[in-house]
Amino acid sequence: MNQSSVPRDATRRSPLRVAATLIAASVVAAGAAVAFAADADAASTLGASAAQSGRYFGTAIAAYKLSDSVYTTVANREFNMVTAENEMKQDATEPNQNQFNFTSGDQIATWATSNGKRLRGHTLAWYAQQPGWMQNMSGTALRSAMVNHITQVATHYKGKIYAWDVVNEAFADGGSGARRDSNLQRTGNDWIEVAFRTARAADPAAKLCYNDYNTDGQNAKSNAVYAMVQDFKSRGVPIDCVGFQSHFNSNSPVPSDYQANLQRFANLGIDVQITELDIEGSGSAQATNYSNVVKACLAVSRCAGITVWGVRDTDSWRASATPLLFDGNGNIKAAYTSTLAALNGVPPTDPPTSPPTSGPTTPPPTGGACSASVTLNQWNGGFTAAVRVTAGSAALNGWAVTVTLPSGATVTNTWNAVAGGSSGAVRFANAGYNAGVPAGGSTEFGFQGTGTGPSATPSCAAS
Ligand code: G2I
Repeated sequence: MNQSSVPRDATRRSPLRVAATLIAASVVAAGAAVAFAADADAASTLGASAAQSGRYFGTAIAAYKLSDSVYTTVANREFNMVTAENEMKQDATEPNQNQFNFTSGDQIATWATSNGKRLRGHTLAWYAQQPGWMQNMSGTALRSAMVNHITQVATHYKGKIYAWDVVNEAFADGGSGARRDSNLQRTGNDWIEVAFRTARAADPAAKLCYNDYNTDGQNAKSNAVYAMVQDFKSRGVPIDCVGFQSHFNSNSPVPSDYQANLQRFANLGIDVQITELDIEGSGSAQATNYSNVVKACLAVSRCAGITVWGVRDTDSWRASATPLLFDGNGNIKAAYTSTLAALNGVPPTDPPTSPPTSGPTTPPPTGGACSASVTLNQWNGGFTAAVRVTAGSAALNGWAVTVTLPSGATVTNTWNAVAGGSSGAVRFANAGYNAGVPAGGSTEFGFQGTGTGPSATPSCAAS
């Protein structure tokens, strides 16, 4: 699917919202209930409000904090995407060469799954946080070790990851636009594309992202990343998204061209994601910065979602700068209120599109309860299917899609839905977090299988 196939009318209003506006207009004279009516479809948590436009709102999670009930209560209530802050990095997952340790990464994955959250994987290949044995390696031995690391880690988490930061921070700061020097870079300039191809082979269903900082506005570094993505797209190197870390402070403020920069990357035919947001400061200045970041993402249809880099200020890697949305006691800050308002203030837009695959484009909403379309990525012996569920003229509070598989095909894993079988006519019901779809809006789930993927249009029903 290319971007031009995505309806882009950001001002389109759902019937519910139009109705709310009409109600508001009709009671203006009475002077009462206007605020209530105008907020009729506002959601009260970050995750739910982002979900109104098919986006997510996530947080970095540290495994050792999962025993802190204030932390887990806030994290569980507010967020619907989770990134492991350190637990899936190279030093954590492969402390000794070819001896993998997934204990703390799995704690986060299990917490995410059991609480209905999606998971971002961070990160498969990075110059930093390498285990000692890897730091001491070079050349072909290091290249092989990197490929093995990516294969083992991505295979371990296969089917559980929404998106991987495959490669992190591979470009130099400053005006050179050059690659950052590192032992990985010295194995050859193609190390990044090898990393992406390796990740795709290990987990074909995960979106594959390049992730970096100081690329949030247009500058020499982001231009270099842009050129790399353009090159990858032209040569068929698998890349689905770019992560913009967005660590902001007074020396590195939210750039004035933030939205334009997100948009130019999206125009390359990839998703953009805000992956590690934190903004130093306090009070209304911080609140305004947060809402500006949210508005920029909402204005870019392929901005898939936002992740903040920690729950409370005290959980931050730079805690003294109080850069997050909750104070140390888990109370909301002004920045939380402005973030939530920004997420609720924009009418629902169509959700971001799926990874580059071949197949039919999304049909327009119909008058029925819902419709579904499949975008198939078929290879010899297997496939992934991305299924777009589009609500008709009424909002959905639950849905089920039945996909008929050709004989011999078997579903091996499913994301964002619950499969009722694995062969023949398979019914996929919504997950807990994506039951609600606004009128005319859509959501996406996917599954992977062996054999030949479905060719017929699936049926969709409200449930
Ligand atoms: O530096 C902020 C982020 C920049 N982008 C990539 C992210 O992966 C990075 O995250 C931070 C974590 O938030 C920190 O928690 O990465 C740091 C390491 O590069 C993390 O710090 C490390 C400490 O340096 C270690 O001493 C400590 O053992 O956290 C480890 C686990 O607490």
